[in-house]
Amino acid sequence: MTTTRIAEEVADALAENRAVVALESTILAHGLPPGRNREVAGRLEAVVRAAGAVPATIAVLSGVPVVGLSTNELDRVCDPANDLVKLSRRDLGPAYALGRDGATTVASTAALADAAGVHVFATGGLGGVHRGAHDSWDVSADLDVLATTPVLVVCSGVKSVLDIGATLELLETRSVPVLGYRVDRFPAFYLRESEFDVPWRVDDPKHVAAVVAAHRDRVPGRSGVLLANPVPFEFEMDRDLHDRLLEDGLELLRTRGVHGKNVTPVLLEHFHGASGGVSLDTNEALVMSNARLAAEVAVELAP
Ligand code: PSU
Ligand code: MN
Repeated sequence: MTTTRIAEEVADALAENRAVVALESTILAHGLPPGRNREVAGRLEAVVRAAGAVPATIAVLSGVPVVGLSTNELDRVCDPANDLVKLSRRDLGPAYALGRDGATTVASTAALADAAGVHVFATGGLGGVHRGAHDSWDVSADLDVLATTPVLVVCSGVKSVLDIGATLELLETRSVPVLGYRVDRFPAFYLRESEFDVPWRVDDPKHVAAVVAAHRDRVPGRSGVLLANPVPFEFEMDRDLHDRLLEDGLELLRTRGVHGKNVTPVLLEHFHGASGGVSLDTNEALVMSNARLAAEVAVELAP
């Protein structure tokens, strides 16, 4: 049987009801280029610690789910030579049975975090409803997991390569509260604002924690909460550059016939390459900001 391996530091924190923040590994293995990914992995853990919480980066190694990767294990996840599989929640069983190494998406990370007793999770962008989903049916499992898993996911909205309006509609249908952190508009990852309003605005970690506690303790059901934290002002991408990269990226997907789980990694790589690294700085800044905020909320939630 595959039992989850929880790092000692994480297990101790959970036993003492101290703050823990889950971090995903797909952003490391498939979202950021080699080298940079390892630096970001280390910085994310450091920023969580500095805010008073314990980081738990999650992945599957040799078929075993690990909650709280060691430094060697972070090296392993970030080394492209290891060719990690992108694992959504449905891929966990096959990866366990076949003894594979894999990077976990928001969907699988949230599921594993919840099972381990970690209920706050920071990432970059949430998966969502893709443009043209009425034909392709490409809707990220991230949304389904948020609808059924009591975790707080802190992200910078969803990328504008997705259908943001449809994503927000689906989150409403599935009873997932969406909070904007110090913003009235839902953020679009590289950009601070999309054209869509957030249903609720919160302005400090205490209030986020209060919403999470009320939702968890007093609202029937098991849905999670989404906290949308826009990229810091100074790292927001220029809108014209963004629009150009997006148009070219969508065209690239069409001409290369990219679909399914490869869409997100291919688009991210296009942005990083075609922007001369500008999008990488944006990506790193937003995920760092989300990790810090997640840690602040986790500290507020700890008794
Ligand atoms: N958004 C990003 N970078 C990423 C991802 C999303 O800006 O690396 C990853 C996350 O792990 C997310 C996954 O859960 O992509 C969504 O993939 P899909 O759309 O195939 O479900
Ligand atoms: Mn998909």
